[in-house]
Amino acid sequence: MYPQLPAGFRFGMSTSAYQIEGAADAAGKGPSIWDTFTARPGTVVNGQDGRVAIDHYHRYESDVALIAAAGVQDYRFSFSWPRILAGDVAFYDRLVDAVLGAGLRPVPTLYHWDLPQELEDAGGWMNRDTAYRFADYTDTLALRLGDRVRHWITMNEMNVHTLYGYALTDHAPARGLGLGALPAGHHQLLAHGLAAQVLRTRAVGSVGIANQHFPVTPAGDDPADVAAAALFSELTNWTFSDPILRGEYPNELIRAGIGTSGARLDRDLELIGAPLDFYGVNYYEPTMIEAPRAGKDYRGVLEVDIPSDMPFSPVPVKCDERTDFGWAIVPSGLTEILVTLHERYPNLPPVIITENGASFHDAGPGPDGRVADPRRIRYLDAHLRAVAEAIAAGVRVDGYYVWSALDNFEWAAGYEQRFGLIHVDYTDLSRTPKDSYYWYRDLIAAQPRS
Ligand code: GBH
Repeated sequence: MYPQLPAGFRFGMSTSAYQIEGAADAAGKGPSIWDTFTARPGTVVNGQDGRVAIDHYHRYESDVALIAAAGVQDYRFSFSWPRILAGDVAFYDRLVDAVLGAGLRPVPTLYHWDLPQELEDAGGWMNRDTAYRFADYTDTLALRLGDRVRHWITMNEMNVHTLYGYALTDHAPARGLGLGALPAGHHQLLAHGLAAQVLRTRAVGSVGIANQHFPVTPAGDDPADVAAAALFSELTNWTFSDPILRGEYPNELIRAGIGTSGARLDRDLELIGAPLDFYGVNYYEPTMIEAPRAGKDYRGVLEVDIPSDMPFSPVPVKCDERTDFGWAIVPSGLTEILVTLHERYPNLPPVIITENGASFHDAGPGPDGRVADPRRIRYLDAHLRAVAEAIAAGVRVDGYYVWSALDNFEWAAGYEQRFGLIHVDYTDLSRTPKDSYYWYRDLIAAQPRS
């Protein structure tokens, strides 16, 4: 028996530009911060990069056809800002037409981490001006595609981009600013607010955002652990959602750290807090935190190491199973975070799970042509049940998108981690739907009709 979601619930798949497109220099495209970062030795597993990726730029038609054949309603992809700067809007024109032609609803994200290098050279997200440049870029796309694209996502996971790229050095642009990275977060939030305003002016339909969220649990009842977990969650969850859904920052420390104050901050928050039509939640795994114990080694617990001088330390989450990325498989964490969001924000718009999925080192097609990935099927099944539970508990969730449609460039992990429902052979770039793809197709077909 498949998990049952309400009538009208929307199923989809997600991707992002840098992770799939390749065609790094096509039509005059200049570098993004990810082109620069991946060109530096030692940044990505096996020295890999997204120059070719899975060549979606040239194979978009057959990829879209495969995605549509699973019976999903929505396809979430992202625009490459450096491509648009070079004037190549034509690619997305063609892509959107292909998506619509296949009977899918396009749900593009305006920013999924691939900042044009020229903007990084001018200060990147640490520079307030980048937010205004983002609004101009948004206007270009709204004018060109607003007649056909009726659902827009402004930013993807500002928290991960700020933490990994600006506070730490694990992702581009590898700034390593520690808590000094908070202004980069604020300027992304401002960019969201400005872009949403542009999209409203151009009347392009519904507007949302994709934020990564996860429950943070203290390792024990010790008040120091409870306080450490609360601070960690404020920095990684609520700093990026409170301004949007409550019009304020979660605490004074963060408010002081963002570097914008007074009347200007009030104006920023008013813009950032403008109502949205939907709220995208990306969920992967929960985190457990304790107050640092002197002499204890915390390295290797998370995918990235948090500097030892921070007032919180991650400890391994208890779970029965992990993905091949080492991420804890805890479906109840999805129900929990949805209920928490529902309780924290009385004005929470309808939620769409804009990403959820698991990476395994799936082998290529066997002699029977099949790609067997039973663990991914179990993961998706359990997480869809977790969504159904949140709905039963009163949270309005309108859709669920699997990360990802196809195996792709998994950032610092290169091509080693495979998240796709569709397998990609990296020697000839051939595509083969995995068992999970057919499972998802059958699950969608088995849902009640609206
Ligand atoms: C998303 O990032 C991205 O939007 C997408 O591009 C990416 O491919 C996909 O998910 C898979 O990674 O760091 O050890 O605390 C999510 C990245 C996953 C980072 C969960 C934080 C928590 C474990 N996040 N992770 S840890």
